[in-house]
Amino acid sequence: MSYTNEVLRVALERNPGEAEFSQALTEVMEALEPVFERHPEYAKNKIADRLVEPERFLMFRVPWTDDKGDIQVNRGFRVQFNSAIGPYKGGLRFHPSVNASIIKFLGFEQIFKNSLTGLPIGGGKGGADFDPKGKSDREIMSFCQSFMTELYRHIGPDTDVPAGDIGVGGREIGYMYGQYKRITNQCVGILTGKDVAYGGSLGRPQATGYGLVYLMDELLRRRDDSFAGKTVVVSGSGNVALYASQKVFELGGKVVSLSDSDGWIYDKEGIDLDFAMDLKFVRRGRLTEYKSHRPDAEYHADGLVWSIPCDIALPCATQNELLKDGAGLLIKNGCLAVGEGANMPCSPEAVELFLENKIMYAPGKAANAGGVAVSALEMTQNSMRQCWSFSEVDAKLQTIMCNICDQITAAAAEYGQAHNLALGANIAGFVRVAQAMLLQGAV
Ligand code: NDP
Ligand code: 2IT
Repeated sequence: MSYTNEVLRVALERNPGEAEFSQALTEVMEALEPVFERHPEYAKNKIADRLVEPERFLMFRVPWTDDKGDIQVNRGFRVQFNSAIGPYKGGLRFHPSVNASIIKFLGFEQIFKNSLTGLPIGGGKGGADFDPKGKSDREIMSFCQSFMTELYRHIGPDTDVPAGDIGVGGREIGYMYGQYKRITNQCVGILTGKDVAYGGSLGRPQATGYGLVYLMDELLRRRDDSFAGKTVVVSGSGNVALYASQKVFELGGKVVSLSDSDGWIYDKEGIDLDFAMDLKFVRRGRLTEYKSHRPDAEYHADGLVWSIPCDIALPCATQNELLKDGAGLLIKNGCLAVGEGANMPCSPEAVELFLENKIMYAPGKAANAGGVAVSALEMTQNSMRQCWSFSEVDAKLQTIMCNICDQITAAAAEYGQAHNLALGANIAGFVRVAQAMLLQGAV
């Protein structure tokens, strides 16, 4: 058995019942096998053994009071996975499905994603099994304050800098930042995704979605193609989905779908994005409302958004939302490219189908790295006590996404599978971390 297979076998045994973490471990360890064959110094220094084990895993009680005056108790998490190249960095997810497996898979992916940005940020992730849906602002604030009352002792501007993810946006970041400040009496960049009113970066809300489209646009450009005239299917209807859609429209493509956990909409004429943004960001409503606004659009509570004929698919909701059947439908309908705005939205079987059918497939750890990249730019601005303009940040984001494109295509080609950008992303992300780990000795 190869070294990486043996490490994977032990890691899977050590994390029983953790389906998502096991899936992420398997993908990465299998991709890295040829790298370890070429670089015996990595195995000699047990780089893989160290990589699969988080530096620290925190789990804590989050008690808070609801509007009825009842005490509720949730479970909070933070995984500080790898700090070889910088302070732990990664989002916080508030969703009822959150558990150790999901936090560890996200934290593990984050190591390689953050490395690809070229910026000095290590991998971390956190969250809680708290469901923000249907909660009042006061309840959200109560929860966020309690969450930060434990988390604050584990984070810091040079230690660990959380941000948003599913269920955590500007409102939640604000409440958590306020609580940190109140406890520590410090105005420092301990969270990113802050409002510009108190140290946030212009362009951070847009960065993940825009970055995704910049990367896909660059890949298309290298094939003398572009978004112009393309029909694009987007899943999700949150931060990533809506800003990705905005950039697609700007580049001349047409987004015809959005989804949430209840269903999906198909608007052949192109989604009315102003309406969707107001619905989701301001009114926090559900997509069922879209149909009363646009009666000709379709709303489906069942079936797959991937059954809509399209040129490009951008899964931007959650993990394992695009399985083999969805991939089969996309391919049958002539889809030419898939870019992952979400983390691990495509199952391994779906990815295999894309690769077999020569679909241009951009994996999440490369394609959605724009968000964390601009988070790192927010950290820089906070340290310098500066505020950069939107266009300055956006220009840097474009450069970073082009660099990621270069790195993943070069690594894929170097390892003899030019078409396999998943392989390229895993390898290119890993090499920098491995090098940093070697240089720092047995830590
Ligand atoms: P939001 O909370 O803003 O939006 C999430 C969207 O996904 C909602 O439409 C939500 O629908 C849907 N969704 C969430 N969970 C499920 C589920 N279990 N089944 C079906 N639909 C679901 O989150 P973001 O847009 O920030 O995040 C979306 C994805 O992008 C996640 O995978 C996240 O990890 C990833 N990502 C986010 C980044 C960021 O900067 N925000 C950066 C990089 C990646 P509903 O309202 O019904 O729950
Ligand atoms: O998955 C991700 O990269 C994020 N949720 C963003 C992390 C960040 O620190 O901005």
